[in-house]
Amino acid sequence: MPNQQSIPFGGELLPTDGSAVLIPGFLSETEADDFFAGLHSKTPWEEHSIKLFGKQIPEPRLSTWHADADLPYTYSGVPRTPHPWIEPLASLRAACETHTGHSFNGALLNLYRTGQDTMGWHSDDEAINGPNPVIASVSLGAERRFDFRHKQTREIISVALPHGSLLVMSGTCQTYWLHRIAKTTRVLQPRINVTFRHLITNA
Ligand SMILES: O=C(O)CCC(=O)C(=O)O
Ligand SMILES: [Mn+2]
Repeated sequence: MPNQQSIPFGGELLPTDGSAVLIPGFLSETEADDFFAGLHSKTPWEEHSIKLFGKQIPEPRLSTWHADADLPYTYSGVPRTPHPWIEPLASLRAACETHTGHSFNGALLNLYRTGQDTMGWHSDDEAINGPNPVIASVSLGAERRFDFRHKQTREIISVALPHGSLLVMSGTCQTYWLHRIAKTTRVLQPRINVTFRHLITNA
């Protein structure tokens, strides 16, 4: 049975092998409400499907990929057509760039319609993310639990991601840790997550 550790507050979440820093009040309540409303209504949400055992299965969430120019991107084997930097996404990107001191040329937006929508265990370690990527992840709307699991020790770190929070994953986080958003019957309201990334073009 792996260790289960709950971290209620912000700061560094990982004990070793990379960094994941949570800033719970990154956006004020009003800013977070406005970003949620703007992104919810203006994003051209898409339902993608993945091939599982030869069958096309719809992903348990809606998503869109936004990027500079013609940056190609494949997520879980699914090629994505990039959408442009619409508002308020462009403003949110600027806020994350100012806070982290890093620039981002792509963003994956996910809409979890209820607690039944999920994202399975994975790490963002595709070559296109480059080595030791900095990923800035903003949470809006319903609070969901986010789990990390160490690939070798299977240690689990769980944290709640509140409305208006920012999670910055960096260093060797993607090399050593998986992460997921698990299914829950307790959440009925939607959540939007935006992960800003800097993709390298010669991957
Ligand atoms: O919804 C989240 O907080 C996680 C999203 C995620 O892991 C991803 O887009 O790669
Ligand atoms: Mn991820």
